[in-house]
Amino acid sequence: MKHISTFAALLLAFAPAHAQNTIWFDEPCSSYRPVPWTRAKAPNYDGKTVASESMDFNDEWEYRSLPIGNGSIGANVMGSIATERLTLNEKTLWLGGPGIKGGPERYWNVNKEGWKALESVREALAKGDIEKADDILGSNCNAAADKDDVDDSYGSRFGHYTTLGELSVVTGLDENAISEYVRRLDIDNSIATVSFKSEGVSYERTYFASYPANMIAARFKAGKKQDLTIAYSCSDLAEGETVRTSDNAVCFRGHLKENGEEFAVRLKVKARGGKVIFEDGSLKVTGSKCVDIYLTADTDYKINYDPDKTDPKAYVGVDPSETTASWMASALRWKKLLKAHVKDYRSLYDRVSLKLEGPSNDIPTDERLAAYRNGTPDQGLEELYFQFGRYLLISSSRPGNMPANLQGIWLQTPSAPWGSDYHNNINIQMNYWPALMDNLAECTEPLTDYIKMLHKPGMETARAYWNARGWAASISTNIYGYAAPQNGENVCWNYNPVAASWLATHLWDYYDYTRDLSFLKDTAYPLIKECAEFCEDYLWKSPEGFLMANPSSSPEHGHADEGTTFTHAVVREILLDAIAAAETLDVDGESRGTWKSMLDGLYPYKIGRYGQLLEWSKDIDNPDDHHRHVNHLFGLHPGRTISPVTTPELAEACKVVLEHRGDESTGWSMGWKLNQWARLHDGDHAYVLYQTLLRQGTADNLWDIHPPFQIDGNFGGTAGVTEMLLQSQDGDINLLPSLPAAWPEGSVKGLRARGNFTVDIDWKDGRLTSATVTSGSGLPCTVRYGGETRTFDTVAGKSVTVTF
Ligand code: FUC
Repeated sequence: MKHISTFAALLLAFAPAHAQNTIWFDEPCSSYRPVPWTRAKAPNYDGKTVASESMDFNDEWEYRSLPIGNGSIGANVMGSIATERLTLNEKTLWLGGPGIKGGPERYWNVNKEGWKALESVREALAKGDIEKADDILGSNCNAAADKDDVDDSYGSRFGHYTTLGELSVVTGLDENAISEYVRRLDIDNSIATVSFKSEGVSYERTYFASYPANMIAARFKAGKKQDLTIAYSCSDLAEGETVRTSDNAVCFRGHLKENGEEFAVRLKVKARGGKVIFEDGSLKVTGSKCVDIYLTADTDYKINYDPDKTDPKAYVGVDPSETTASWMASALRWKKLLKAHVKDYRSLYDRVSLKLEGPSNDIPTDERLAAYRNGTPDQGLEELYFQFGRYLLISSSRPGNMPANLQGIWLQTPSAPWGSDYHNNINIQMNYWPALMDNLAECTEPLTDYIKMLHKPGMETARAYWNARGWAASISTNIYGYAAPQNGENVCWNYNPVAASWLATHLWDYYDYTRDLSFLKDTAYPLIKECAEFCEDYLWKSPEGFLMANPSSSPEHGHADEGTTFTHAVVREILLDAIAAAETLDVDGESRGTWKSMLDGLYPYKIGRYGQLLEWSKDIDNPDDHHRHVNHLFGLHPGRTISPVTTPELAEACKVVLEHRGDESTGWSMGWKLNQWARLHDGDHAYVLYQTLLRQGTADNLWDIHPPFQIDGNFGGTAGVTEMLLQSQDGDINLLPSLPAAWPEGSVKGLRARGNFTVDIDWKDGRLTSATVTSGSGLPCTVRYGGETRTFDTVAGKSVTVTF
């Protein structure tokens, strides 16, 4: 893709032989599962059925494969014996978009003048006729056309993410005659390995995905000469041809049948001491003890911030044949490529370390998780899961490509649950919760680019559905600037006026953590300001004089309402961001005044009859409702308008909601509640959620399970652990705000706090022993521990150690 290689052969001290954080199995996956596109397609996932029971789905892939990736290309190592299979992905391989049959006119022609119906929805709501309000809103504020068009021959307008296919390596080994098998993902170094013995001969495979080289590399080593057949195959949604490009290299040039998106997969094989020939579309190796496979891939996709709505190729701008050829040509040899990969990866990963004193169980991860489910304490597993979220983010979100989608970058099937798209009512946001606080700011760049891409189409969404200035988006977006709602008539998921505003809060967060003023001025503020302007036009003044989000919904839950708590909370947050940004830049004094008075006039948080924070504008909450969404607690987390320190009564009301909702739920929901309990400063309950996420929402390879696999819960889990150890949303740096009794001793180094500070914390016997704050900004700093605070000046680049 658009990933620019600035590759340099940098030498480094190589990684330690025994990495601490590993996910491993002692059994191979089967070689004999058919590729998914030879079987039935995945049906729509309805949120209740476990996908594995009904869809074309490989539970081995989902539960036992090892993911590697560099943000653009990803692969899963199955580690099978007779035929090794690497499932492949490139993050911009997507169906849909203006290249579909019917062209850009058909693609873009989805907006309705929904705003014209808003008055009658408000009237119906005022009369208490919720059914009527739902009907009018649902049928007028949806899209004019189906995003899928499954009944005609045009193909999907919205499209979906799809697999890049598979690489198979036929080894000729007997699946049933192996011993000492280990398949391991070393997340401290981002290297996967497979080793085993067959008939007394040792076999060793190594895999990694290099960001600097945009390359997946695999080495097959054996104690005797091997014959291997190496072949790439695309899925049935694509077609193309493999051609030989040199003695030992091939290129597959293909395209997706429905929208013509072009892609290329290039392979080169080096067989030490052996021979490579090209036969029947495969590279056949004979007589080599060490075979290196280099694979790179790209699509013709190019991000477009201002698409020409008549151009079928508005998002085309790369020749994947050329980009892959240049990457392949500049690729270093194995040893240097590997060193440069580890150096690149560790330059991000090594910034944060976590040590939780306690037992650590070094058995295969599936057995380890089973033991943990049965109550065996394993602080090592808890550390591993935390770092795995950082590994997954580094592997699925690097500058130059799209953000991490619902499955990060990893998808085995042609179609995907929810299209593996970008869901804007929790999922994509959750993917990025750990990025800034866990010292991976660079990984947010794809999210920023993505938000920028939605802006122009989003302006039309704002006009069409709210007659508003600014910009808006809806529940799901794709890589082709789709910002409209979908055509479903269910308002609870399809009517979400503040999806864009929520996304834009991430831009303020980036500034707040980094204090990068030019980012604030050139990138963040213009987009935040337009969200605030959208709110100005969208909010409605009630007869009592309150500004209300009328109509609005509570994501995926309930009916249309005169002002849901979630929507108001996001409005509050984006207005606060807009005011802070404008003040920092010293611009737009008049708008600041407007936004401040909007904040004063906004319908307030309300506490209901059970002591709960209301979800809707009226006290209709059901204490037995265990719905997975907890969006009405947005102000507590990820927002900053509710906290036990600044608004203790509201925090108490959030606690009641969390108690009503219960702990057990889908993966991401447990991940979110973990963060919310941490924000309530209840470390023991946060820990219960962390354990429940690991026990009930986690596959054997530690992927989050909704079910099915959905990566957001991994990121929610990592963010939640961080929130237990450090918080900075209330204007100070709160040390160990939610330390559970289960972690009496430990240390964390390298966490980031708002204000551009880096923080190391040590604790013992459940109490802080010391904290070191390194200032990046030179700003004054206030550190909190329990009820006490210390305020001190800082110097950029210098550290201060505090004790309490
Ligand atoms: C939201 C959630 C679902 C699922 C989907 C991808 O709509 O409510 O549970 O995670 O996103």
